[in-house]
Amino acid sequence: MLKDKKVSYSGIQPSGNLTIGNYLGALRNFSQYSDEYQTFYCVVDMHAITVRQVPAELRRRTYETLALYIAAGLDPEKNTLYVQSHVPAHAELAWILNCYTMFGELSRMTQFKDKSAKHSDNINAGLFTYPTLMAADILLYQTDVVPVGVDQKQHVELARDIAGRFNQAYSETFTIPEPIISKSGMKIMSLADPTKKMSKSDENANAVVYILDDKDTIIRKFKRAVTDSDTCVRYGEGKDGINNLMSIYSCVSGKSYDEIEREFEGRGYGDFKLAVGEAVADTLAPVQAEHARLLSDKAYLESVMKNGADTAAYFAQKTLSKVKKKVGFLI
Ligand code: ATP
Ligand code: LTN
Repeated sequence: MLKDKKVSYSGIQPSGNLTIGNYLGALRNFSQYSDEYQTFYCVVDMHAITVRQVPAELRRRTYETLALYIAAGLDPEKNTLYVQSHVPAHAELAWILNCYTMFGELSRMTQFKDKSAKHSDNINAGLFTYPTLMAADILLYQTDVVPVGVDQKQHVELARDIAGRFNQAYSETFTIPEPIISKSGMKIMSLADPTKKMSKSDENANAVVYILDDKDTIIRKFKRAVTDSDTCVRYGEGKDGINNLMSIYSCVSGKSYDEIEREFEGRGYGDFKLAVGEAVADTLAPVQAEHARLLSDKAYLESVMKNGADTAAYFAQKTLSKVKKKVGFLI
């Protein structure tokens, strides 16, 4: 497929308040593509309703997520920022791709297994076919790279398989996308159970540090983080809690694990936890300030999402028309 620039695409669900896992694993990596790539970053509200949402909260979080995109350094003049449900081509392509995705493939998705265990009273068809909607998001824009946390690798791989299958059946139609998983921050763990991913839908607020938490709250949460009975700040097996804190500290300070071990030699976990909390709070402060400023200007956010949806719809339509023609629809 001929394009002027390579394409970077990613999305975040407005399904809860965004966490430092979302920030370090995904959001803060998005802006590095803005110059060299054509970039599309989407607030994926259609994905969010696979789990029950309170409508007013979903609306609020959709604005907040868009504001966080901009606050994290994505200039709307240089990046297409938009809301998924504003571009109907996503739903249209997702239906078509459902017919090229196997029941067995979807059954193997770990996110589906995890979420159906967690929401056993609401294992709806949308939760099951979530990965085909995600494949549609990505494939509509002829995406080359998808910056995500490691938990999404399996979904991007499925998108590659679906694209390959379609291309094979009908000739080159979709670019095959590549997941980009930054080494640092690829999987931030829960502060209460460091064997579990930090997730915005965790019911235990102490397990999760939100991007919008204030400094005192951040420090209090890190102070309470589960560690082990050892006392020495060192990366190692069986030290999931400390490993997680070291990985967070390394992400926000740019220091290597060796440097961190040296910095805290002879000092206890208490000092270390305080330093992590302070470093995280300092990193988030400018993002929080910009987020607050943007949220007070709804008219601006609305103009960004409107322009973003127009641009996204233009590119999405090109792919969708091609797909419809290839499968034999009259257009
Ligand atoms: P939910 O709890 O509603 O499933 P989530 O917190 O997993 O949500 P998503 O909206 O599904 O967040 O993810 C947005 C992006 O953030 C994805 O690229 C995902 O890989 C990344 N991400 C989410 N949690 C983490 C984490 N703990 N560590 C690193 N990256 C993460
Ligand atoms: N499934 C992702 C969110 C998501 C996404 C996407 C990420 C939806 N569409 C397209 C990258 C590209 C999640 O749960 N984190």
